Amino acid sequence: MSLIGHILSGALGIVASLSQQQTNGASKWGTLSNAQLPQFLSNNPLPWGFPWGPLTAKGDNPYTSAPDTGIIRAYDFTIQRGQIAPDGYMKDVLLINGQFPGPLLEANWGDTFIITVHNQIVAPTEGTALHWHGLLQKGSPWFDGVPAVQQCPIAPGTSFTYTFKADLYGSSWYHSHYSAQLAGGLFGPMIIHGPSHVPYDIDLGPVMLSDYYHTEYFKLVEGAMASITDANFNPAPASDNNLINGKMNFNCSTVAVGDNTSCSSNAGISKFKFTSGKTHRLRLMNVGGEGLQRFSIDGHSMTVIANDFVPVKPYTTKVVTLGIGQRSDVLVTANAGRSDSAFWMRSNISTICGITTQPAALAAIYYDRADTSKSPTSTAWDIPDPGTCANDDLSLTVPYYPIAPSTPSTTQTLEINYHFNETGHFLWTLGANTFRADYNQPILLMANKGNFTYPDDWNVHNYGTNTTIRIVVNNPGPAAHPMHLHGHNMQIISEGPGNWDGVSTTGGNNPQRRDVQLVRNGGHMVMQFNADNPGVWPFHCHIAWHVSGGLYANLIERPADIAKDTPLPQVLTQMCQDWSSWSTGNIVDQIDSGL
Ligand SMILES: *[C@@H]1O[C@H](CO)[C@@H](O)[C@H](O)[C@H]1NC(C)=O
Ligand SMILES: *[C@@H]1O[C@H](CO)[C@@H](O)[C@H](O)[C@H]1NC(C)=O
Ligand SMILES: *[C@@H]1O[C@H](CO)[C@@H](O)[C@H](O)[C@H]1NC(C)=O
Ligand SMILES: *[C@@H]1O[C@H](CO)[C@@H](O)[C@H](O)[C@H]1NC(C)=O
Ligand SMILES: *[C@@H]1O[C@H](CO)[C@@H](O)[C@H](O)[C@H]1NC(C)=O
Ligand SMILES: *[C@@H]1O[C@H](CO)[C@@H](O)[C@H](O)[C@H]1NC(C)=O
Ligand SMILES: [Cu+2]
Repeated sequence: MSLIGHILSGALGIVASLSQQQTNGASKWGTLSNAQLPQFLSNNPLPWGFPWGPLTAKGDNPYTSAPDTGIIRAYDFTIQRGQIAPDGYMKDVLLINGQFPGPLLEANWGDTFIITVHNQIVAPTEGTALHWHGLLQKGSPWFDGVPAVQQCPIAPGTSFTYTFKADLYGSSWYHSHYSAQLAGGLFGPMIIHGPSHVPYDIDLGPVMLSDYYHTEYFKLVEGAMASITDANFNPAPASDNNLINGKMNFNCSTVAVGDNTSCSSNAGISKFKFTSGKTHRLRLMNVGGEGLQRFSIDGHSMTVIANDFVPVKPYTTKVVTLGIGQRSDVLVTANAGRSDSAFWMRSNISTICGITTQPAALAAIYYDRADTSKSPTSTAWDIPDPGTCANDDLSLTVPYYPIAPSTPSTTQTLEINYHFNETGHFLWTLGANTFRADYNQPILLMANKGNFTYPDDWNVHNYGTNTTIRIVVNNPGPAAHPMHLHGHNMQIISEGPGNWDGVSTTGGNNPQRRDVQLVRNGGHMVMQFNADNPGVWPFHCHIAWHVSGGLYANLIERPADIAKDTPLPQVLTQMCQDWSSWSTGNIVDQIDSGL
């Protein structure tokens, strides 16, 4: 019988063989004792309840009406190396406050996050930087968290404090943007409470889906960036497992276990509690390195109420598809059985669109009086993978707050392609350039000083005073790419097979908006955004190995306003001095694009 067969039959993993500390360090994710949301109200109560007052998801433009609550949400993150066994296989990881996945960031819409990050990564040392995925950072482009673009890396042994507003609401995550550290464990959930447009009873919080690699992330980057003539050349490594909230079992008999590691076949899976008859909100997020996730719950359908930070007109589905970086908020009513029922939660990595040796993640859902020491016995929905590597059709995903697309003042076509350079390295291109970062010269900081002249391999596109920028992405190659834009929700006006025909659009006066959109293999997307946020904004594929290989561009929005309006906070100058002196005395082993 297969690993999944053994778990399903109850022979494996319901009673875990490892402690939570052994699998996930100080993290409580995946355990029944992890509290529901919101979690902060008890230690920092708001005197007047929910601070967005009369603002609603229907009537108030989320991009212009964020309140200013004056409330500070302060967090302190220490990043260190550690050894844990999330699926039973002991390995070196990067931990935040000793936790994998990282701690919850939680705020109300309009609060201010103040997050101090201590880089304690040693043996070997590495820089780091954290990105707060999906937030606009309007007026605070310096705190978007991308090294070489908006900041220098945080030097080993130093600290940096990010200050930014919770300017949108919904479900998201934060992650390292330094090389592929996110695939080494540096991520966690970020939840911002705001107006609700569909009622529900219980907020079950984040459901983080992540492909998982037993090889340490730096070795994987070495393989991806090796020459084709090297034995370890591997631009598309296979993941070894698939985790829900950082947990899953693994069959240790399938690997040779070396001297320096250990493996336990029964590590334990994540468990969730459902209350009979109640409607639960699950905040699904694909926080992995490469794999496209197909999420389902046996016996239950799901109502999608938001994609990324964008509330949508509710629609019902049995499977939610998420590319890397994407989120969907779904409502699930516990009405599929008696109060002692239990059901499997499943997430499958598409083996057509991704590369893995173990695609199936399982977690258990227990109704009120179910025995949590027993396996569910439910049957999976039989919904074959369509293999299109695409998101739900644009006609399904209609933003709840409508915004009509403006007529673009410029249209640019960026093709995704790949090639081997003269030394046999496999590289991606976005609009004909392969990106490579210079950690010592953050582009935004140079722009602020009036320098807009950069080397070609920084792949900078300066849109000047354009008011609406349309970008056509054509992807003739064999891989799908989850394309992410920082600083905006993109309006997606077309997505589908083939190159764009230059005419067809979907969504009319209210096209889908989100911050990551899957561009299928052999397909295209057309996105646009209004230039209402001066800054240098990354636009890139969110697959770790692809961005390492250069599938990345920088978009400069309203350069004149970057140079004059926004004074550079002193902390950024200090951080670049710290990085400069550290990198003078230490070798920075930048083998990939840097991001
Ligand atoms: C684990 O893998 C071994 C070797 O492939 C196989 O013989 C065994 O049945 C598997 N065990 C489980 C529990 O899946
Ligand atoms: C095991 O760890 C030791 C000490 O860190 C190291 O010297 C050795 O090369 C490692 N062996 C393997 C097989 O990784
Ligand atoms: C997920 O994979 C399982 C096999 O492990 C299969 O039974 C199920 O139908 C799949 N679900 C979806 C939604 O693809
Ligand atoms: C090819 O790309 C690799 C990885 O960026 C780089 O190290 C190497 O110098 C490049 N070769 C040439 C000839 O430019
Ligand atoms: C702008 O920066 C580039 C890259 O560092 C440099 O080569 C150039 O001399 C600078 N230009 C000015 C006007 O300072
Ligand atoms: C608009 O953007 C294009 C690049 O797509 C640029 O060439 C042009 O100069 C910009 N126009 C203005 C008015 O800034
Ligand atoms: Cu990609």
